Amino acid sequence: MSDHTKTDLVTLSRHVLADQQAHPGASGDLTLLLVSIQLGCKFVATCVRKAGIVNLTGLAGETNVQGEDQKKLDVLANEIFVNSLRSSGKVAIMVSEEDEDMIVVSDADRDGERARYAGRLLNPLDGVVQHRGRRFDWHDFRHLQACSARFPRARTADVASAPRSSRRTPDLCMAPRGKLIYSINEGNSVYWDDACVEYFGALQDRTVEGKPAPYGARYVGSMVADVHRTILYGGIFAYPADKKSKSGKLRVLYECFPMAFIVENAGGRATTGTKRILDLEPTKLHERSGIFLGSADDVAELEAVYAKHATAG
Ligand code: P6P
Repeated sequence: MSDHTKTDLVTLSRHVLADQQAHPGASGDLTLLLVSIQLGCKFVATCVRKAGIVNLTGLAGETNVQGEDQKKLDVLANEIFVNSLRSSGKVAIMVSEEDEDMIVVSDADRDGERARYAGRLLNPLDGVVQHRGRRFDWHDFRHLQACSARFPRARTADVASAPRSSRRTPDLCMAPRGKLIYSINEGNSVYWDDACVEYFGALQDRTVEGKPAPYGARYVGSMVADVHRTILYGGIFAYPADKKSKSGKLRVLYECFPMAFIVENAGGRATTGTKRILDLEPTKLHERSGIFLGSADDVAELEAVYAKHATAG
């Protein structure tokens, strides 16, 4: 039976509730949190679809902490997710690409000590991620950073054309080498370091048993979409640090960490080229890093090229 005629739909809420019921004694906090994220995704997806009709496209006339021109939809999506996470009563603090400082949820909005989650809003149009912290001193970033590498939950949601969401689950599994796909903005190749030039140049000249086996290029320009495809089909996604973006472009806390967490738990790898992403220790909320992630064998080959260049000095 094709999907559109199915009448017994397993919605996200139904799936999450079944998961909770399968764990007797579960508090139900994560269920409430995921349902609040789902609400945000549905609301933003509706706004994206009608943007052209209700004048929601274009610039908001402000710049965010990154110095980027905020789009009306960026500002709206950010407010939608902040409000939906706050209303869950389960989030203590939030960090958003669109806000310079941490958003500390007031006592009135928090469900007392039960508010154990730190919700991080990636570029709200790209996705939302969260993790459960052990204990928060709301005003101490170090607790947030200390918890970052211990993601019991991380999820991304792509609310563009076909809203879809993924989260770290035990049955997400990436083959050591999937489809021959590389995903990087080649417009920046003039800025790449020698190791990056060598690795990606070799992908197009690759042969297997004497027969040409070049990699194909796929690049959306949205990390959530590009990583989602890499998890589904394999290959390697990259946004390296280079001569133009010396610390890379993607933010450690709410882009690199959650994506690395999901990919590693699916059997893949995530690295700066020389260091495992989840071993990074950021000291600022919006700190950036270069990142390569994807199928384990592909990323290991990239790391070998970086190691060779490091040895050669
Ligand atoms: P570029 C989107 O603006 C974003 O922050 C990521 O989602 C994406 O991977 C990257 O920037 C794309 O950057 O320079 O290739 O347009």
